[in-house]
Amino acid sequence: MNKNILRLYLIASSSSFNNPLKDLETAFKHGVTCFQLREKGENIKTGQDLEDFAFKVKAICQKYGVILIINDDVYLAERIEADGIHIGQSDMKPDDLPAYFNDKIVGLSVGNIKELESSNLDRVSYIGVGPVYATKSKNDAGDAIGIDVLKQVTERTQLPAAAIGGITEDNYKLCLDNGADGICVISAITQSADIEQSVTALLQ
Ligand code: TZP
Ligand code: MG
Repeated sequence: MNKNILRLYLIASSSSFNNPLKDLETAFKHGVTCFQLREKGENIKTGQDLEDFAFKVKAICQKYGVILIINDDVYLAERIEADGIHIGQSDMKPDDLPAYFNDKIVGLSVGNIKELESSNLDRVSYIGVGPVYATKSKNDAGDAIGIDVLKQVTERTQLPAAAIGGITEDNYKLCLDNGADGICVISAITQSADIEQSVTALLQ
């Protein structure tokens, strides 16, 4: 895959914003390159509601050329014909994905060198490395791995890599300087009082 897709990768659920479709459109319009629908946490949608929401998100992604990835939910990704799927270390293994994903983007979370080296990466398109810094957005994210581990992991693979976890306007450049092809954020955009300003700052 083209690593530029990872430059500014936003993750959100349908309840991450007060006005999700409008706020996502603002973020996409100002330069988000990739979006992951990760329907986890409080007030989540399920079933037909989630599918309807995902189709609406897909339409906005298409309008702005934003790549759409679904977290974990193989069924939803296939239903809405998303561009890809992101899986964690404790989810389905990349090799067990249905054939639909053969020509799709497959992302895998990696937290350290051991996880990188013990994963079958044959079907993996990119890795998400983290949490680089402490995060409040994922309860079970584990301790921050730090910039040195980001560097060590990315040095050991040719796969495109997105840094994730606690990334802000103040520290994103350090990630890009230490092996990350892009940055993946939740709160830096979903908790922003000015989405346009935050997106623009993360793209400087
Ligand atoms: N995986 C590792 S850290 C994280 C996920 C989904 C949360 C990142 O959120 P934030 O708000 O950008 O720290
Ligand atoms: Mg998962």
